[in-house]
Amino acid sequence: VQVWTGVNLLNRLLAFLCPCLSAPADEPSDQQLPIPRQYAMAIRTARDICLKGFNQNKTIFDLLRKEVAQFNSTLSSKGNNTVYIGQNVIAATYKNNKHSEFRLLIENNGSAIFNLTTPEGRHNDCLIFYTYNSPCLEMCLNETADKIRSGTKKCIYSFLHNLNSLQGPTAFVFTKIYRKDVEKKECLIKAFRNITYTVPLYQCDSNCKQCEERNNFCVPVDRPVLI
Ligand SMILES: *[C@@H]1O[C@H](CO)[C@@H](O)[C@H](O)[C@H]1NC(C)=O
Ligand SMILES: *[C@@H]1O[C@H](CO)[C@@H](O)[C@H](O)[C@H]1NC(C)=O
Ligand SMILES: *[C@@H]1O[C@H](CO)[C@@H](O)[C@H](O)[C@H]1NC(C)=O
Ligand SMILES: *[C@@H]1O[C@H](CO)[C@@H](O)[C@H](O)[C@H]1NC(C)=O
Ligand SMILES: *[C@@H]1O[C@H](CO)[C@@H](O)[C@H](O)[C@H]1NC(C)=O
Ligand SMILES: *[C@@H]1O[C@H](CO)[C@@H](O)[C@H](O)[C@H]1NC(C)=O
Ligand SMILES: CC(=O)N[C@H]1CO[C@H](CO)[C@@H](O)[C@@H]1O
Repeated sequence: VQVWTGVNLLNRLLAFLCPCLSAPADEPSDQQLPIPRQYAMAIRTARDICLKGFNQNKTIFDLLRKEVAQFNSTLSSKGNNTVYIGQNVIAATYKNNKHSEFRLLIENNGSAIFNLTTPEGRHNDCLIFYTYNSPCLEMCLNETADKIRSGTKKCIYSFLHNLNSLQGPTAFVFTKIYRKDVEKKECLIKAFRNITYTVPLYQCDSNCKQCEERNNFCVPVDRPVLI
């Protein structure tokens, strides 16, 4: 699996994919807005599009935009939180206690992500998994909780390798650190590091940065003050 290099490009991609959807995660949900605050999305596209950008090919750009718009419009009917399955995009919001990452990667035996990755003939495609908020530490990044509880797994770690089932570049991207987790810095660093063992992790807020050792896995760490 190749390492994703088009970081700035990725940000452009997200700027395109998200404007209709992104909203501050930490604001109370607003009845006027049909769009839920948290969603996850996975995008499959040609390797060159990921590496070089959409400028190369308007057809593919329009195709992705169309699918994102379809997902967006399904949300406008109140209470519709069906998982969206397109040709190149899958997307979901949360449903009760089922988080959007769970719904794309784990629910129904991973049928959503398998649907996106199984169509053959484009083995080199790249796959971008995007979630507005970072996966929650309490369930989505908690193996212990899965071991204690019987039944469906909710921790995404052992499902992340499915993002690598194509041969093109992959990325796991989030915009905001989930508001309930911002104070749990040590936990976040460990969890984010563990994600990077399987798939490159990025935070794309106003800019994209790769979450790895050099920048402390995207977790702002309090530095000792030099006197
Ligand atoms: C754009 O992509 C489509 C689908 O892969 C392909 O048929 C077309 O030739 C491409 N156009 C350009 C200008 O590369
Ligand atoms: C997304 O859906 C909302 C509500 O239906 C609509 O107002 C908005 O224009 C849509 N955005 C896009 C980009 O389709
Ligand atoms: C609900 O969403 C699904 C998938 O996104 C879509 O197929 C369906 O048409 C939507 N239903 C309504 C009533 O909008
Ligand atoms: C779940 O998916 C795996 C891998 O595709 C498959 O081997 C298994 O039979 C599936 N299980 C069920 C219950 O569908
Ligand atoms: C992980 O799950 C265990 C068991 O439910 C719980 O005690 C622990 O607090 C959870 N960790 C986090 C970071 O939420
Ligand atoms: C890290 O993730 C891998 C799967 O990629 C999992 O097997 C392992 O148990 C995880 N480790 C921790 C400490 O969560
Ligand atoms: C959950 C889901 O929508 N699964 C679909 C995956 O794709 C096949 C066709 O390739 C459909 O038949 C499934 O319904």
